[in-house]
Amino acid sequence: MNNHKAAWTLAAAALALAGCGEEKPAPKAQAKAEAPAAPAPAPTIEIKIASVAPLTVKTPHLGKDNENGVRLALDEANASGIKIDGKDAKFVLVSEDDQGDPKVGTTVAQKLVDAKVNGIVGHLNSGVTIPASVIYNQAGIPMITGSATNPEVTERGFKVTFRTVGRDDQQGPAIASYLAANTKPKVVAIVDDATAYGAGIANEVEKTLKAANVKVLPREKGTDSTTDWKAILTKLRGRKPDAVFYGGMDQTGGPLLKQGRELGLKAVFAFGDGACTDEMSKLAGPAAEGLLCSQAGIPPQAADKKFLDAYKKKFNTDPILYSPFTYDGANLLIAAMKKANSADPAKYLPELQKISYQGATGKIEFDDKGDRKDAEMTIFTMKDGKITPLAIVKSGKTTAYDDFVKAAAPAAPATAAPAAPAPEAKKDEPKKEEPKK
Ligand code: ABU
Repeated sequence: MNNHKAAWTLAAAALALAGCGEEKPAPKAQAKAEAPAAPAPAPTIEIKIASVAPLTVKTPHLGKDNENGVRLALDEANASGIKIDGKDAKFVLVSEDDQGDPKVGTTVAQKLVDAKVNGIVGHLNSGVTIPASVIYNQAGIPMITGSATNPEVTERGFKVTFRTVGRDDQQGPAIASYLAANTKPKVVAIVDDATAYGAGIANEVEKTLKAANVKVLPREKGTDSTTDWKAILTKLRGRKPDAVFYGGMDQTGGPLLKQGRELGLKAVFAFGDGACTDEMSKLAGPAAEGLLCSQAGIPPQAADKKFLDAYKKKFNTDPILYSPFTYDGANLLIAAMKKANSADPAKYLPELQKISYQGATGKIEFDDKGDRKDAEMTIFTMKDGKITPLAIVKSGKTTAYDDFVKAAAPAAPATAAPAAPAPEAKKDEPKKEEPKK
């Protein structure tokens, strides 16, 4: 091996051995260069950001959507030439499949801690996020979920736990109030998938309906893998509910809705965010029309146009559900690192806690629990095979979606549903929404 080759081999070995978030020394210039020595490249720092979601089972389409948001944010950051502590930052995506399973989730969480990732975006499911966050908290690594909505995620006093979406004690009352005010049910059946998310949002819906003097039938339960709901639905048919609320995800909610209609249930079906996707029309076909559902944030199509265009260009598809919120999650980690001038979790965590950031989903600030301040909730209906926004609920006020769009101009979203009744809206007091980026 000649001197030239040996020098570069040693430099490459040094780069390979460097740890995550650590400085990677620039290769030394050759001592006996024949040509004038080129300036040594700037030192680099490799920063690992994890995306964790189910990628192979249960809801892989949503897991991929979450991962895409993170991937786009990191690619953009790498293209923009960010310097941290005087070094060229190279952001590396570490994507893990937690299979939507709490046990797998904790194993994966420990793997990410051992790999010394600098920050985590995930997990997708509340039931996985809750146990996994114990491990991140012990390791002191910040974690931002863009989709887990169970209140417990941020209720345990962990300083490292954040979310860019709202909580189910906001979402449950929002969809239940809308259902009660607009369809005036006398009797409602509630079914859940026995997960932290599904049972949790179902409990919130039940509390709100009971407070509105709506009769709620005894709870029916499946699992996050149930696709045959006929026994439960046959029992419910005999009780003639005016509405059925389901707490669960779209891959189980689709069959529930389809089989409900096949068995002749005439009830209004209303679902939470996990089953508030266009996927419902693929799974349930025409039976999905008229579904009422909610998401714990602005609709994906109301996100910043620059984000939407970049997402479409990169992935050749539109965001499904929470990729704008995982994109913001990754960008929040990066913004806090820039402010701290460090990728060390202990150093950038204080910046993340006090950040004020204009993201693709609007202005983001966290309260002292790590929850997004003033998160929006959106109510949708399924129309012509697409979930179509009807209204936005924010700080207890409901705004017709068309009015929200006007207030948020110039970042005008694609389409709104025909004017929807929004009984709680105070039309004489138009709600000011955060301007889009
Ligand atoms: N928010 C619905 C899906 C994710 C979860 O909270 O489990």
